Amino acid sequence: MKEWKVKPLDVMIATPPKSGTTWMGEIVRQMRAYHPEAVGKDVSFIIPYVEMNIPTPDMPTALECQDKMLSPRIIKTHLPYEYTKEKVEQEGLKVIAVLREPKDTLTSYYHHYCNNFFNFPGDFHDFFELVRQDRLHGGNIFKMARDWWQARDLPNVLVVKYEEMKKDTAEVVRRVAEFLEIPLDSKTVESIVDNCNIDKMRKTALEVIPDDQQLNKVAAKQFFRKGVVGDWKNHFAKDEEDFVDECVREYFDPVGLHFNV
Ligand code: PPS
Repeated sequence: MKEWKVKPLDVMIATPPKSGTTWMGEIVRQMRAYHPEAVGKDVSFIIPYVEMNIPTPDMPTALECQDKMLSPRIIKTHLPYEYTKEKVEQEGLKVIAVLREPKDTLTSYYHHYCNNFFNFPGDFHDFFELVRQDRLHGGNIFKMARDWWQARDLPNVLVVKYEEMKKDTAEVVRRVAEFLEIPLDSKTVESIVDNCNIDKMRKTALEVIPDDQQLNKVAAKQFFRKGVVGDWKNHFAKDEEDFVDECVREYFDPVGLHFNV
């Protein structure tokens, strides 16, 4: 992050893993697609992770790839707040942070561990041991969510909850548009909501992956999994539920972060 340079009109989507990053990315991407005149006509529509890249011979690092992206860039990250703090607080980087109820986040995370790239060999309870030991590869989701929540009053930070997106996607689309200063009429809002429906996103993802990339097709199907609120109830044992409730008391209650589900 020290080397990563903020560019005008950048928007960063920052989330603990499995909280709705891809969904929000598509909403922002669609918004810009509908309004190229509001954002410049040469828009980059690929949304890379600041901390991750697929190297090519001419662009071997994430920094190089992102530096060559056209503005306005949409960039994602699962890095903790402190990594981006300077860019946000001193350089005005615009951030949309998406937060999700932690039991559902962890349920989705477990399925992510089991996908055909990670192939986690255990069941949910084996996975949960990693949660207890604070050994998830993306870091501590409670700390990450708390820190972004605490930045919510900054004018260049918008915090959105996954559950709000589920409850009223159109309202969130309007809020994001206002934050990004992109004018949208109600018909466009409706189209964006429709295009960003999980079934449509799954279908589109499968269509754009070439037939000779079967592993990627399987991964896409696994990725757009259920997209619901409350699936944790099908996975958690009582002691696991208690563990998360304790983390909520430690990290979220003192700062007033609640998901009300
Ligand atoms: S990642 O790998 O960290 O980038 O994953 P992320 O995109 O943050 O979160 C993946 C979960 O979001 C669900 N998802 C959606 N839900 C509702 N609507 C739409 N359009 C949508 N797109 C993705 C996805 O299914 C994952 O949640 P689970 O609970 O596993 O289904």
